[in-house]
Amino acid sequence: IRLNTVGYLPEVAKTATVVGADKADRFAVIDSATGKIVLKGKLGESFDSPQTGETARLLDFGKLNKEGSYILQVPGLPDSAPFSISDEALNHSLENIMVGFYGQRCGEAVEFEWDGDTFAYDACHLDDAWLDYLEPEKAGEKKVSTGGWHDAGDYGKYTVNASFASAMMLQAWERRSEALESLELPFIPEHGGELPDFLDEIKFNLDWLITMQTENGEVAHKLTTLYFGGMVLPAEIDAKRYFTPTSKLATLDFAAVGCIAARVFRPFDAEYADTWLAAAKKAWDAAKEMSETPEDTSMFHTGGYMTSTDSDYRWALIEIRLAFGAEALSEMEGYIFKDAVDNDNRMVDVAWDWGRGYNLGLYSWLFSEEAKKDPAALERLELDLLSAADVIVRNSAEHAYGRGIRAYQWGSSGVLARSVMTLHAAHELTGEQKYLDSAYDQISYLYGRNPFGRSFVTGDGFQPPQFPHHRPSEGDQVEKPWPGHVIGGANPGELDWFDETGSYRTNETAINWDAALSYALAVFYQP
Ligand code: 9MR
Ligand code: ZN
Repeated sequence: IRLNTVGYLPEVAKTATVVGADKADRFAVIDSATGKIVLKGKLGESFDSPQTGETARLLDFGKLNKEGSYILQVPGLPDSAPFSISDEALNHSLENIMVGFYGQRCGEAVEFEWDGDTFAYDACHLDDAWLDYLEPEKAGEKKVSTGGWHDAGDYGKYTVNASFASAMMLQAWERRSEALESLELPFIPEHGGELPDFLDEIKFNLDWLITMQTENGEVAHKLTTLYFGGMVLPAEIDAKRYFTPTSKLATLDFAAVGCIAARVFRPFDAEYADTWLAAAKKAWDAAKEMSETPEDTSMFHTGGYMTSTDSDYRWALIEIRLAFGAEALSEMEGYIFKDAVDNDNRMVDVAWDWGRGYNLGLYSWLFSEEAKKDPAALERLELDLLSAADVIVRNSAEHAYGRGIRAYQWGSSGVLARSVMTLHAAHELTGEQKYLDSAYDQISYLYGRNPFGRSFVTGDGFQPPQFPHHRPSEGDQVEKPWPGHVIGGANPGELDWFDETGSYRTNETAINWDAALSYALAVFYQP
């Protein structure tokens, strides 16, 4: 009996997936506190899952909305994992993801307790970073670029992904600040300061990111060693870390996230906002002069994060337009901008990853208080977003485990979590419950309503991943992995997931996947 093993909010649809109930037709929900049956019902629709070869039945227990702890029973099958129904059902999961971000911090000693274990490492990478490849005339010299989050299971820092991840979290703040301002993260050193904790954690990454910009406004593509290092704690690696040459993609992404950062931090710290705004504009101006073809970085055998700039150009263009007004755009940019927010093609993607920042730009535009939106164009964009959301809802209804995305790729968990951004936007626009229900279904998949019946998030839910491809988890003495990371997930098929350290293809962690999940959980966070 596979279900969201963390729990359900009272008001959302609640469905479990039952496999192997060939003869059984009934189910019961048992209150764990009293041992009594609180709901009985019949199993519903049956699905043949082409991916898993199983026949699955749906178990709809949506009628139950009383707070409590429960299990599901189907005659002839083992009891389900325990779960709760509560307004705060996902609060702890958001805290878990945020401790995950804290545990990615580079350049300062990290230490926290979680679920009875102490996770810690010494301050790492205090030498970041050498200029040999960015400014060969300064070979052997350094520029300070400490701080920021490690990207993933490796310790690199990549501008494209850092911008993308931070932007999703800043947008979570923009949509859900009334709830998130009460989120307490007692494990971060900034806790108790002026800024809300959620923003403090993002700012830790932004404060590093801004150091990736060069004097002429271009932004270094990444900061890494030449080769991936061993599976050890970060301070145990002393290979030199270099800035790579700049890239147009990184420079555009930096410009885009800089505009969002300025917007979000303005009410708290106008000076900080101005600093980002200036950096973003400088990056934008520089990007326009940059070649599409990146410089040779083949000496770096670390993550690529390189793709065409088409999508992220549009993202940056929208953010620059919002930050500086129509006057800041050239005539040509004005035309491209019009096309970016109003054209006949699919604008909002159903499934998208780190190379598709345009989606983030479209959300910024949709939800901006910008006065000069053409109402007809805005309506077309809203319809476009709703049709993407409807595809996700339909996919979800047609899938035995409620999964709203058909494709499986590297980081499929991140893509799935990101679909909640679209569903949540659709709910904001229409108020229709089906979008929130479907958003919840995607979260449920990640926390156990999937063909493995296991949570995909370390430190949370039923039988979570034990062996993520994550250097601190492998390199420390604690048996459990570091908490708060969603593993990349099945790829290239629904059953291709291996809870093994070596399976970086399916079992790594990454900040853009966790960031997408933080957004999804923020939607349901109840202070
Ligand atoms: O998420 C990235 C995925 O889309 C790519 O297919 C894959 C191979 O290039 O790289 C993934 O990102 C990795 C990055 O390059 C380096 N740090 C770990 C990231 C997650 O696996
Ligand atoms: Zn580090």
